Amino acid sequence: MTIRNYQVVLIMLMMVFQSCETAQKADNQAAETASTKEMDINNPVITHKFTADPAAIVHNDTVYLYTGHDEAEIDFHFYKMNEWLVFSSTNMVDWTEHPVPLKVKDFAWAKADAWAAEVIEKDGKFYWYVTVEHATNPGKAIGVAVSDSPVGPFKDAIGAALITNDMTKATEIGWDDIDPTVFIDDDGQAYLFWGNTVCYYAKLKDNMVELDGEIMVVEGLPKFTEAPWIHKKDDWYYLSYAYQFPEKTAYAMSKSITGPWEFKGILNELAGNSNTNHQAIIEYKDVPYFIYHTGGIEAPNFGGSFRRSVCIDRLFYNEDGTMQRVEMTSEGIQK
Ligand code: FUB
Repeated sequence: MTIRNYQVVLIMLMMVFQSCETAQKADNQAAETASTKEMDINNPVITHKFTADPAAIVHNDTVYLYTGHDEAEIDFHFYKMNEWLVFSSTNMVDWTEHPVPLKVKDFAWAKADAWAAEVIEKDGKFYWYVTVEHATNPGKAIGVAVSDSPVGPFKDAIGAALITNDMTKATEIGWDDIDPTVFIDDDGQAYLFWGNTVCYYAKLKDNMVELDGEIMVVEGLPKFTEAPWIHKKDDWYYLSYAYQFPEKTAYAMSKSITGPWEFKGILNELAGNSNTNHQAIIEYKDVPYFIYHTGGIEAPNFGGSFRRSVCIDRLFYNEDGTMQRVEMTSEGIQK
């Protein structure tokens, strides 16, 4: 073969190689497009408002998602929260917003801070336990609002706080009476759990608006910060809560709502770009869900610790009843 022939063969080989490389790149791009096309990016679930501290119930085959409303401007570095919001869905992906159902100013005795809250249904009425700053009794307090509908409007059920700072003495801080979670056991007895630094609980009377007996302290919750959430599956009670600060979510299990609680470890890692982590756990159409917030909403919204957004991912149980660590995803729940 002459030198010229060698050159021709070399050029042809290079052309073949280049066209293979181009084809491979196109294949990769197509695969990438296909995989991003397959999955929608569904977290956060609400993007037109900042939403925090989720709580949720299932009623008449519909999920109602209750949240706080983070209203802090980008350069305001604390909570600015004046109202709570409610959204509903029948597929955990498409959420309908309802008119604002409850505001701090609906409680005449409160002055600020629509912090974490939870709703429960009993005998056709919906009771909403909320955290607010008390106007005259210094510190945080817990109030109750009531409605005939899960989307409100709600009104103050008592005309006064259910829990005030002077009722709880396990810590000196003025913000230990926050983050109520309410639970009705199989025998119909309702319980309220709440707290910051210390986790408290008390029985509720049948009318849901009065405590029934002493306020107790829950033992066995290492590094308890706040955000307790009680749920039950099969014969296990679960108490999940915000752990340490910045917050992860941890949980404990018990065979009784009054304990003893056995610590089971971390359930969810630090929430992206938010120093708080606040969970709700529900089962809808036999599928368990973990609902939480992050500060990770993408630009141009600019999320953060005071500009949070609710996200939803699947929750999985092991055979022994323990819960698997949550995988927070951008895709969230798919239709
Ligand atoms: O949203 C205000 C407070 O931040 C809540 O009450 C806590 O649970 C934390 O998320």
